[in-house]
Amino acid sequence: MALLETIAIAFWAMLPAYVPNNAAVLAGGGRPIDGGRTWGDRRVLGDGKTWRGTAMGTAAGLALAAGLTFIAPDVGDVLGFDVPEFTPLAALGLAGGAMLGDILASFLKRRSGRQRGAMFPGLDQLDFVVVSLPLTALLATDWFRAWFSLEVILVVVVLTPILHVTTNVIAYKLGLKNEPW
Ligand code: CTP
Ligand code: K
Ligand code: MG
Repeated sequence: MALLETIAIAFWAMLPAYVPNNAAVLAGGGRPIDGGRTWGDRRVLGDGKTWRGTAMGTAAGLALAAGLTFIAPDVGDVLGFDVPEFTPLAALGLAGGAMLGDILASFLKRRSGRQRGAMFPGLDQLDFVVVSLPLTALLATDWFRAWFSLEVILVVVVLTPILHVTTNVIAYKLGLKNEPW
């Protein structure tokens, strides 16, 4: 498979996992998931993980997956190779897994003494991949096997931190995010 084709498929297949975090930044606020609870002298998750952000982020990922599925055949015709259509379970694994990974990362950040908003290089850029890919493999095994070859996974691992840093710097400059990570 040509490299450009692999990159295009990796990007397309991961879009429903990329969008939830950004949507949560725009839609977040309200009641924190941990309800303000602490474990020891620290918050369990912190005020940065809210019910509304999580619900809207997941919904945005699911909606995007539906939209991409609708246009996939036409896009495939134009590109000259197939791009994935998302099954409902694949979409749920990608979008829900991305939000879950972000929440687990906040849990680890609080346990390691990092305040809300503190950076955790590596984890910040890949938390959602580490959970969304295994969850999708579990929920939509055949779909995952069909699209996520070893090459596609490698491209995802390289491409994701680059995209993550870029979008977060843009969101920070636009005043949408408090920190550029
Ligand atoms: N957000 C949310 N719910 C989520 C994820 C994010 O409401 N499940 C919103 C919050 O307003 C959050 C913002 O998006 O402050 C930025 O997300 P993120 O960088 O993940 O959170 P931080 O505030 O940096 O907190 P943490 O240190 O726990 O990552
Ligand atoms: K995060
Ligand atoms: Mg943050």
